[in-house]
Parts: sequence; structure tokens; C-alpha cells
Amino acid sequence: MIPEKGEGIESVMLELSKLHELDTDYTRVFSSMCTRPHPVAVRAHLLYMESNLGDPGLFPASVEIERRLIGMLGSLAGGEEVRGYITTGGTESNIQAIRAALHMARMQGATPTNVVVPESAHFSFEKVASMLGIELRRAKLDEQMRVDVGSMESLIDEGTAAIVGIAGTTEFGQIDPIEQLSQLALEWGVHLHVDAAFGGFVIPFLHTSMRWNFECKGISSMCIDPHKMGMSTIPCGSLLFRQETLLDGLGVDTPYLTSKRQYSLTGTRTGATAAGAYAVMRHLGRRGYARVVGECMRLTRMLAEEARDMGIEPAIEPLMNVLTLRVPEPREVERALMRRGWYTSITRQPECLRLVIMPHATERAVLQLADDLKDVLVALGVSQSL
Ligand code: 0PR
Repeated sequence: MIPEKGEGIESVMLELSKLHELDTDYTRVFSSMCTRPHPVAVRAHLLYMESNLGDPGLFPASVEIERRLIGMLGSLAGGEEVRGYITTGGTESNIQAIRAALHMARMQGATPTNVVVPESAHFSFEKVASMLGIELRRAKLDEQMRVDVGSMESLIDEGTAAIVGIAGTTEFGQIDPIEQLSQLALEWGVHLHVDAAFGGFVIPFLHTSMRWNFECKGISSMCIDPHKMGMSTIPCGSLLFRQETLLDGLGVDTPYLTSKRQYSLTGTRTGATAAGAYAVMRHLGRRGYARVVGECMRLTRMLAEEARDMGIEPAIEPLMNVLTLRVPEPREVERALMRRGWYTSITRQPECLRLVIMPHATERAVLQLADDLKDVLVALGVSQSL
């Protein structure tokens, strides 16, 4: 209830500080794809706290930051000339990418009815389907948890508005065969959207020759989230299009505002997270992110090694900083780890213990987690010989 008589600032802040203690400190969190924002992102965010990109004429500085940020994200995504905007995260980007694809298909005289996604697609695509009134077709995965291109192709028909590839799947950290999907998109003349919400700030810094971005000519749109491995403040995602006409399809007239068209899903939207992402990308640069990703990968491999010493194998050899372990009774193990203060999660199919090794992870935490995992497995009687 809103109080009749207002309270002093200090007393309100005291109440909030106490409440804040309930929030989880990231130290023991291995379940999240977010992390502590980089301090420079926080400073930039605070500086641009008042800005509203929903009324860009009032906030030209934020408009310029967004333009530069899209340019930087585009270069990360292998496309120098991309068009796009800063979203609230992967969910908004996925919704808008498919909306743009539907719009384009209709403009070309088609009657789009479905979108084909890998079975590993993030649950945001369920929202996409229900909001846009289209059918979601799910293509099968191979044993490495990558989408099976044959299965994908078998689901495409004349009603297909778009196909989706995932560069960094939520559950297994797998990368779909984007190059082959790109071929498929070109052959069928359909929109290919690549969801790199998580992988966009990881894959460019791995030693891999895998092609995953706009260098593949069949890709029409991509999303990359600065608020995940980009170490920026929440909520910050991005939607990138190869062609301006796709972005145009999202536009609505905004007659009484300082700009006459708006392309975002939300109306009022902060410029603060764009400033945060811009600041951290400028500050870290490619080398800084390479160091961060390198350390996450070192710890991921260390944890995988520790698990192997316990006789536990990963479901797939980790390509990114997501480790999925084939532990017996994963739900029991997750609960037991929780009782020891560790936040972990479980994959759906197959059920594995899932650990995301984010930039807040330390070697100390990883080794303690490994020790606790060993104890938990012994206590549950699923491993006697440790
Ligand atoms: N695409 C992929 C590949 C994702 O992994 C996610 C989110 C999204 C899209 C949607 O992004 P937004 O949540 O930013 O809209 N993946 C994480 C997940 O669902 C999000 C997350 C992050 C969950 C931090 C928990 C958490 O503590 O697991």
C-alpha cells in the first residue's frame, strides 16, 4: 500500500538495503547466463539513467551511442553494414526478428504460417509463436545436440517464414551448423535468424574456424545480448539485420514524438543500458573479451577434468562455457548442491547437471564446487569409489 505520508529517503533506503541482502550474490551461481556487470558499464548506465530512446530527439547522445554500439556489435557479428537496435534481451530480439521475417514474406505475396526452430531453441520462441499466431516446428537434434539439417529441411514448406539456428544453445552451449543452415535459407529463399544471444560474446573469442555469423550469406538477422557474456547491465540485447528493409518492416509512425518512426517493441526504453554496453565494449576491446572468455573456458575445462576424475562424463565436449554432466539422478544432485549453497540447473533431454561458468566464477569456487559434487555423489550412493 502506498503510504499516506511519505517517508524519509534514508529510511526507505535502509529498508531496501535490508531487503537487498535476500538477493543472491553471484559467487556460487553456476545456473545463470548473466553475471555481475563490469564496473564501467555500471558507471555509464548511471550517467545515462534519465535517457529515453523512445523519444530520440530529446536524447541525441543516446541515439549516437546506440548507433555506435550497433556498429561494434555488427563487427563482432561479421557484418560491417548491419542495421538494428538495442533491445531488452534475446526474447525481444527473437520476437522482432520473426515479426520482420513475417512482414517481409507477406510483402512478397506469401502467406507465412510457420517457423522452423531447432528442438534446442530457447523458450522465447514459444512466446514468438503465440504472439505472432504462427506454428512452431521443431527440428531434431543430432547426438551432439546440434540441429539436424535434414530434419530442418523436411519441415520447411511454402508457409515457412523463417528458420532459426542457435549459435550457443541455452542448455548445452552447442553451436548449430550455421553455414549449412545458411545454404538451406538461400536454397529455399527463407529468412535465417541466428540466435547468438549467449554465443555472440563467446564464439568470436574461441579458437574456432566455425562460421556462425553474417559472413554466411544466407543469414538475414542475428541477436547478441550484451547483458549475458557482454558483461553489461540488464536489460540489454541487440537485434541486427543484414538489410535495412527488414528493419523498416518493424516501423510504426509516431507522429507526435521527436522522431516520426519507431522500430522497437517497447515504446519508452532506456538509453542507459546502451551506454553501459558501449562503455564495457570500448573498455575491454577484443583483447579484454578474449581474456574473459579464455578464463571462463579454462575453468570450464578444469571442472570437466574434475568431473572425469569422479567418473562423470560431459554430455558433449564443452565448446563454450557451459558444462553438462551425465550424473546419475541429476535432480537429486542439483538439490543436494543447492543445500550446500550452489546454484546449478538441469537440462531437459537428456537430463544432465548443467553448469554455466560465467565471468564471476573463480578457480576457488570451481574447485570447491567440484569437492562438493564429489561429496554429494558419494552421499547419494551413486559413486562409491571416490
Ligand atoms: N536465446 C538464448 C540462446 C538464450 O539463452 C536466452 C536466455 C534467450 C534467447 C532469451 O534471452 P532473454 O532472457 O535475455 O530475453 N537464456 C537464459 C535462460 O533462459 C536467460 C537467463 C539468464 C536465465 C540469467 C537465468 C538467468 O539467471 O536460461
